[in-house]
Amino acid sequence: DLHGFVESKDHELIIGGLFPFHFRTILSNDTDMEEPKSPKCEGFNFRALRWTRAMMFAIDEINKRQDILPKISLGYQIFDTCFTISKSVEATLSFLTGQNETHPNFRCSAGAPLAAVIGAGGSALSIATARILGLYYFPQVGYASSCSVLSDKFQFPSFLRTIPSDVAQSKGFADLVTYFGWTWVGTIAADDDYGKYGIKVFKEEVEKNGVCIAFSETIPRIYSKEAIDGIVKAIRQSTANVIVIFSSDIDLSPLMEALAESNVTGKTYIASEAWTTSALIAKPQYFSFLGGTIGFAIRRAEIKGFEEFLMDIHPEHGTGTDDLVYEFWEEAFNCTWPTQRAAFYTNITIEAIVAGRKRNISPRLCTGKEKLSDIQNTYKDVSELRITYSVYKSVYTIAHALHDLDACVKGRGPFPGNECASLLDFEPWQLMYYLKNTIFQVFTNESIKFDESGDVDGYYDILNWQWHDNKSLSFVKIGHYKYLASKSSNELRIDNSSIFWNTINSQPPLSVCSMSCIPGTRKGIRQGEPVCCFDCIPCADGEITNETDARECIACLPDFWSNSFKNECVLKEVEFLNTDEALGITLIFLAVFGASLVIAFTIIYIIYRDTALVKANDRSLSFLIQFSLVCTFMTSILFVGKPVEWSCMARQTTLALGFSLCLSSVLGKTIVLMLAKRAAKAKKSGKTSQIVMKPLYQRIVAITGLIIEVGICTAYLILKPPWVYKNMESQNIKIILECNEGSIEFLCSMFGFDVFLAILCFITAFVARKLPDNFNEAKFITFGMLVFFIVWISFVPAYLSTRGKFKVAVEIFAILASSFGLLGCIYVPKGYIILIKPERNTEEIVGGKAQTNDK
Ligand code: TCR
Repeated sequence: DLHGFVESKDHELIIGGLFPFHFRTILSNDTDMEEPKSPKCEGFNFRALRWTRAMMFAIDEINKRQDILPKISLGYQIFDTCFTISKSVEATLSFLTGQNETHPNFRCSAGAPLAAVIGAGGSALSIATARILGLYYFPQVGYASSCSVLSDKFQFPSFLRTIPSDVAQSKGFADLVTYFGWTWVGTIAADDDYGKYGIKVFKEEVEKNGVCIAFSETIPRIYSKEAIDGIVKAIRQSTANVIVIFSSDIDLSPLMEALAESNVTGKTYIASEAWTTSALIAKPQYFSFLGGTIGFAIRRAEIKGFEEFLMDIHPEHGTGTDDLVYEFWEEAFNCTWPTQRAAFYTNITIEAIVAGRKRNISPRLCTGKEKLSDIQNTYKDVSELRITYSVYKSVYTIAHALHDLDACVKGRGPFPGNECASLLDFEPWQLMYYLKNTIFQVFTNESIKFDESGDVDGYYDILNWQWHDNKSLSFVKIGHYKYLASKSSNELRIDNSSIFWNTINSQPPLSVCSMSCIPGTRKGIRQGEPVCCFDCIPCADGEITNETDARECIACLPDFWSNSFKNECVLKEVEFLNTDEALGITLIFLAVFGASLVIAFTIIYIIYRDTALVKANDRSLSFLIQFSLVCTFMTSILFVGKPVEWSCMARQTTLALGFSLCLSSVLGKTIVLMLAKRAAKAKKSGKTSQIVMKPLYQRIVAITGLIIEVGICTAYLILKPPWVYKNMESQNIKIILECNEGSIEFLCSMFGFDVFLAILCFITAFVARKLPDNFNEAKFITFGMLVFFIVWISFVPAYLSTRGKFKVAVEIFAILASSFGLLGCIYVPKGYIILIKPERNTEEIVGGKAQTNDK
């Protein structure tokens, strides 16, 4: 019951062939009661017949050639595998046993010794047959079995192939997917070794590049509507727009039919070699959703004379016994052979024959006059000779190996004892040796050689499905892919401009789960979802990302801060009270104004030096006070502008020194006043006392105060001087340039001394406030000290609650306010008398003999 071709007459060596002439076996309803029979097959495969014819063509060619195997002629024996494992195994056993014998006896299978077997199409079939043939180390050359496991020489020691391993194709797919930036792809695999291993390798490769698999579906081996509908649903619902399908055309066609019905569009399919150029799938009615498909295809060739050879087929010519040619004719022309069939199956009616093989028969009878040239048929389509070419190469591989075996020089052979093998009586393993080592060139100049796993180099054309003249589908080559397993080098070339995309805008489809994250954001994983699905989370302040799809934000360096887009670190703004801003200018102006006021008073003092009021004061003490006030006014300028080391060191100390000079001088004054009051009291009560302070003592008080303060300041500057400090903590986006005071203790003792002086001043002035002399000088000083205290007490909370440059401004304000306060209370009343009320500027009044009019 094995269909096949035999042509062995007068041939010395036979090559076996296994081809899937049918798509499937018919499920038989055999029971256990009868002897099991080999199942029948259905679904005629025109493509496989073309492959078979390529084998015959190649054998013919070799037989005619004088340069290869001139001495013998080759024959063939070909079996139908029906695309099923059981049939393939059955055929393999037939090869080995030769007819019905149970012991392998491959010498006499078809009347002549069998040299090697070509085939068995699909990988699953080749794996099954190779396991059996491997037992005997019997050479097998695959023409379409590309599954990666077949490279394992431990399991399949005698298997070679002329089609590249799928590892190359899967890697190519992975490169292609990465090339177009698709990170979210669906996969569909046929439920056989080809599909499963192909997708497995693809997944492994693609996951290295960070691509995620949206869904993985398997096409059931036996047709099931629910399963197919499930796949269609998965495709429709998935957001993945790119789908990789690893399947043979035969397995894939039910899915394509279902897809056509369901109107799923907008997806781009990546086709594996087995269906890229298949007429079974590339039907015009599928174009709406399959257009733009990108597929890999093995090398193509134009085989000269092959088309004529194909056309030369007729049931009544040739060998005559070829069952399949009848069937071909019937299928191609949709008719039924009457007579020959009846003759073939004696005693059986035509109807019975037809019913046994086909469900629906054509009522039209074949005449034998039908012309192949009149019809369109996959069989005679020679535009895409790829697997066909592979078959052709397989035959040549065996022929070359046999030729090499024959060319062995006696005594210099490769086998033990330098033996040679004889062409007509060799062991399978001996041919295997030559097969593995054969290197030759076919007419296309392609040179064929096998690596240690029995594979050839990976080369694929990349084809794109396009509409041709709006009426037919065409496969346009858009690039190629090369993969050399030995060097593990790969090369993907694609001409983007020639690709047709079946998308709305004719642009490459986008197939991502989440859009990529722009700079300034980072990927945030979603719990429980693949890594390709993420959210874009903006970076926190002070952190940036400057590339797309960053996983983490990077913190800016200390001096830098993120910009508003969070994609760049920008230098932090440096903040200090600058001389060119309004606040700074105002403060400087006030300081200068205060200092000039003081100088104005000094000038007035000089001009009116002979008046009673001026004379009443110790002149040098007055100048000291005026000088110290100028100092305090001017130190406030030191607080404005960019802090540098010397200004930091100078500002607090000069301020403290200025105040201490001023206060100790005032203290000198108030002590005199206090003593004068005592003297006045004593006078009243009749006592005479001579406590009159000489001007010298006043100066000593002033100088002592100053010297103590100088001592503290020097120690401060030497031991723990202030320094310039970049304050980055208090504000993120700014660096505050400020002076760090170095030592709080020193600072406190420095100003504490000032405060001490001020308190002394206040007390002494307060005691002397009622003394009716010197124009209430003591009273004014008391008042001035109060101002001084109020200013500095309110300064503390104000200072502590401001930040940045305003902190400095607050301090300057306090300095200016207290200086103005002192200036106002000590000098303005005097100036008033000197300039506006000169009549009061007399000895008597100044000397305190007159009653003061204010209370
Ligand atoms: N390898 C597939 C079978 C196969 C095929 C084809 C079947 C290939 N190319 C073309 C029909 C038509 C590639 C396998 O199973 O290894």
